[in-house]
Amino acid sequence: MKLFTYFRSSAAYRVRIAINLKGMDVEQASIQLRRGEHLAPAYGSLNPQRMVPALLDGPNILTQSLAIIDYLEDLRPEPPLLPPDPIDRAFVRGVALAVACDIHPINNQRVLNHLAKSCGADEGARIAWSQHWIAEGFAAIESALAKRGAGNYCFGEGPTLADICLIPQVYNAERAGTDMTAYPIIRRINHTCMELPAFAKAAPERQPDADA
Ligand SMILES: N[C@@H](CCC(=O)N[C@@H](CS)C(=O)NCC(=O)O)C(=O)O
Repeated sequence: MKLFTYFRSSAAYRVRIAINLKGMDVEQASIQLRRGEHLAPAYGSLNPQRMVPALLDGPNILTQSLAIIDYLEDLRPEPPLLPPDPIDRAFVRGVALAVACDIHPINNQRVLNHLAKSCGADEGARIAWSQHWIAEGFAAIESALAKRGAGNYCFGEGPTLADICLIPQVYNAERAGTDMTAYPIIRRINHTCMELPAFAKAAPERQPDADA
């Protein structure tokens, strides 16, 4: 299998964490977003959405980080990324989707580029935009985690799909200069997860294409 990735892509970061948690051996190919490699025809023919990540498995190309993670879960169910109880699974998926559907997409590079081009948003306005949506999303997640009595992980005593989505978003939040003091539970979970080799090894600064 080959993962098309970019060190700073938080969606690719999710997949890297899942691969590490499952101990899978997956080759990586860097698509340099900064140089626009994702917009080139060669990559567009692999992934018409022109985003990373994408996973090539034999003749099949898979897109969308959560679909890829589901596929990895089907191939290698251990360790499971979702708890067994339906209510708990829905909670974990809810946290994951709050990041993947409601925070991350509206702060994506192409959205920020469009704000600059079509609305004349300067760098300060674009940063304020990201900070606003991250703060709103994190406040809701923090409150949901508090209600559920979250400890060192979003759910239970080990990492789940929720942590896999949350930790890369914390990386994005820090890059955007988000004030994290209002989110003590998220900060605690981030700290616990980053102590795990599967998360630490997936971190952007540890990738071979970092600052290439
Ligand atoms: N929903 C997609 C999001 C993928 C995504 O947004 N990838 C970003 C990097 S994190 C990207 O390729 N952006 C290119 C662009 O915005 O032009 C997923 O979960 O895989």
